[in-house]
Amino acid sequence: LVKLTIDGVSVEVPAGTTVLEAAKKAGINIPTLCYLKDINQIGACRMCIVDTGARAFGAACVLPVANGMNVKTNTPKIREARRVNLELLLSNHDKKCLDCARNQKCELQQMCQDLGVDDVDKYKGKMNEYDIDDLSPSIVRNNNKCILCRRCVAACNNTQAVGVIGPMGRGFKTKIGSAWEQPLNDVACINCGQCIAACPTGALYEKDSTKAVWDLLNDETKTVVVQPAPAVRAALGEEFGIPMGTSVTGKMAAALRRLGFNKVFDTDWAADLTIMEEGTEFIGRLNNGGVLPLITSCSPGWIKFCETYYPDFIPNLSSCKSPHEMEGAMIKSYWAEKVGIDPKDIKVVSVMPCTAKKFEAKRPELGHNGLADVDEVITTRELAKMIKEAGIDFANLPDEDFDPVLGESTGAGVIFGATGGVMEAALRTVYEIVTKETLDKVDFTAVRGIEGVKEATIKVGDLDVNVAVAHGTANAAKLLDSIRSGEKTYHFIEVMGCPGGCVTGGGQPIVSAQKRMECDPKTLRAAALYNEDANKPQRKSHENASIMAVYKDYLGEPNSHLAHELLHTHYTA
Ligand code: HC0
Ligand code: SF4
Repeated sequence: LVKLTIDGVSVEVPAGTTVLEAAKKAGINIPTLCYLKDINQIGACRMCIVDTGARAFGAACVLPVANGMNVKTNTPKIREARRVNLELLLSNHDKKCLDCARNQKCELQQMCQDLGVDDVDKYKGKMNEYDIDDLSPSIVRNNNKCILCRRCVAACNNTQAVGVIGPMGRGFKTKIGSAWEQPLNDVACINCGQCIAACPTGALYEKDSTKAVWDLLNDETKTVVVQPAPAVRAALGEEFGIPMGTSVTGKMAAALRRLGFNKVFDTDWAADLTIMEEGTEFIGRLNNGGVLPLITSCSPGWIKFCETYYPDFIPNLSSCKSPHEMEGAMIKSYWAEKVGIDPKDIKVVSVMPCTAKKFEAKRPELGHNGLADVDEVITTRELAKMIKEAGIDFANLPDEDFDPVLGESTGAGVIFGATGGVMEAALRTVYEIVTKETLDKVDFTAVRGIEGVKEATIKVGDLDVNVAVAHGTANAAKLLDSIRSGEKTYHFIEVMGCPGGCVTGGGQPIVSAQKRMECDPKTLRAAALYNEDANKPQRKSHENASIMAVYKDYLGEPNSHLAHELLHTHYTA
């Protein structure tokens, strides 16, 4: 252990700890802007400068502790230097906070308030003016609000192994952009939104779909049906001051009803349906010498990554549509028939933790009879905005249930939202179908947790099934490379495009850099889903009575002709 003093407080921390982390331990929050734990640690913005008695101030986020160090984080000189830093940033920032997507959640805004910056025009002068890039179906980039911290660049490059955004130009003309100034839509962006999650300001945000959804809700000629994704319930509460890690399923259903949706269904239902279809596909591939490993296909950022960077694995992708697309297809076929509404008059809105789902919903592969399976996708953040706009007192709502049949799910459907959840749900069902035995211990803990690549061998009857789980596309790339090289062989793989899986998708409530030093949203939000699973009366998809009834009355068998027509698709490079 290393012993040092920070602002008069003595602390002991392991060697290699940074002064920033040591200070946090001593109860001192050193301001940061470019720092993002585990993602961007470059010491560039100079907000976290501290005085160690050395000739120059050091950047605490990259400064390792040393024995006997005496650190001052809060001297008049340091405070003044930080303020000047902020004033200079503001001199080239549009400062239109009122209509900014990040108003009240912006780290720059917060810091100006915390550090008492009271003259925002101190260095008024020439400003860069940039066009807003809003051509992508998922992501909007507004460089007028960019502070060049490079957190988005690190997320795109390192966490996602995509690297389509980076610094260009020099000096005052430096900006973040894509090669040849192309819009994000024209480069190999996978729409994951991890750049948004990393951004401290309003320079990156999702393409707004709330106006379109309000219009649908106001259109009397349409039956508007909503379905929230598994991960939304694990984080929506954060937008209303409810502690991270609390699932708000009942309040969410109540809020959706109060917003005016005609039916409040649940993507978890179709997650159970996906397990029936994908589990059957897996058993079929095993028995009939099909392409293995089978790789899950429910994360649209991952699909785009596979198509773009690993097209040789396209035959490995499951032909299953993602659950919310399956739900949309079933709403516009099975449910439409049941209630006697023309599918043309039904509009399906998905609430997703994901920005790539906006792109996915527009894919021509994902429709039926000339109608898109899903009409609009809003993120968790956009749903929170709509709830606030409607004046709904979310925190005090009663718990309500989803509407019957397409809103009924098991615990297996719920855990889809966390990395490893789809694999665990699939194993629960595949095991029982193959062995015809009851699985007593349904928790497959080997595929839980936040390790980048997880693997396990599961005994299913006579067969040792090798499974792997990757989350975040950089981890997926590592895993696929190990298969390409012949180093590893698996039967079944789950890939989710975002690190942590959907619970930390690019559409989830923003977690500030300071908060990420205190807790890990991946773990806390996943725990909310695993808790919900543990408390469900049914925890296996094939025990979902409404799914079984739909097979009996409508689809026939899993992977039947009709199931293929409605619930499966094919991707090509
Ligand atoms: Fe997910 Fe999904 S689990 S991708 O992360 O499979 O977005 O939550 O809705 O569709 O169910 C996201 C989350 C979903 C889908 C499901 C899958
Ligand atoms: Fe990179 Fe994902 Fe952002 Fe696209 S959405 S720029 S892939 S981080």
